[in-house]
Amino acid sequence: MSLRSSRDIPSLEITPPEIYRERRLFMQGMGVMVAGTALGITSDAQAGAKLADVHRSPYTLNEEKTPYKAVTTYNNFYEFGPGKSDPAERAGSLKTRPWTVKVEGEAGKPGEYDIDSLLKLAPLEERVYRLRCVEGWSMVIPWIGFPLSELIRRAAPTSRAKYVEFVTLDDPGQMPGQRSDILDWPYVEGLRMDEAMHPLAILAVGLYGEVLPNQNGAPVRLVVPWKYGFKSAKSIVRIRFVEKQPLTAWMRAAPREYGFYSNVNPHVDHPRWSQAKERRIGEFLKRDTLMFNGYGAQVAQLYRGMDLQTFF
Ligand SMILES: Nc1nc2c(c(=O)[nH]1)N[C@H]1C(S)=C(S)[C@@H](COP(=O)(O)O)O[C@H]1N2
Ligand SMILES: [Mo]
Repeated sequence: MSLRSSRDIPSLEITPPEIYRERRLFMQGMGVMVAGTALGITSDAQAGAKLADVHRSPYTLNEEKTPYKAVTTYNNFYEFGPGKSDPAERAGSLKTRPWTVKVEGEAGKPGEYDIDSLLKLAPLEERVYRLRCVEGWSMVIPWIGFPLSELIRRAAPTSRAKYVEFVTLDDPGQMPGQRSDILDWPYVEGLRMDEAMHPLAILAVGLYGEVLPNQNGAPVRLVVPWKYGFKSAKSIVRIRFVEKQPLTAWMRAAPREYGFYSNVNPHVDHPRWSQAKERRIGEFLKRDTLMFNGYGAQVAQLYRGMDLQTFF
């Protein structure tokens, strides 16, 4: 199959680097002026608190955003139930402080990051990304986070590290949906190392200028915009560098329906439905789904020479 080129990204407007640098310098100046609150986060880092000193990223879309209300009430987070409104209604029981993310496996510098130190690991950026759910709907969300590569570099993965595994909290006391066996808990996802290092892959800690609401995967979740939404694991407690391709929760549940790669691809249908079109939440008419969710110019080279029907 052929990968189309820049036609796939009609509205991914990358700010030229010069302008970005200027803006960054400007923002850094602002940061000094408001030094008291410029530590990336206000005193109470609970959901809804404003995030301070957030830089604009060149990797941002100039596309109409899905309203905050829809982004925070129409969710998939099976740890709180299978219904779209379950996460917003039930995720109040998730305790996001204290929270530790373990970084382990094939790494020269493994470690544990307290969530508040993770928030200061790298400058926070706002990135407006498309999110395409495998179910056939999509949203445009202004995430706040930093490139996953920043954390990976600090962990110094060994030459045996070929993949990265992401694991969500496993605690049925806080996550009532884990009392049902709809998935084999905890939720596990994975990326190939070069995918994980790609500048578009981020760890998100906020959205719409605020600390991440629990239902969106607080306190830290993955966002991989060229893959179906389920790759973007929420409420992460473990990041592990491994030699073998991780067995993800969805592959374990339905191996013929969910592959490891799960790149958004309008030419490879789900066994039970077409992936050619999608409904943007809030819109009436369906849109054509774009190859790699519209990020083909940035990511197609990761898959050069691979048969994307086989590696779905
Ligand atoms: N731990 C965990 N992460 C998850 C899920 C989940 O059920 N559990 N659902 C995924 C799916 S199917 C999608 S579409 C996105 C939805 O993210 P959002 O609710 O923030 O829009 O989260 C993904 N991450
Ligand atoms: Mo999804």
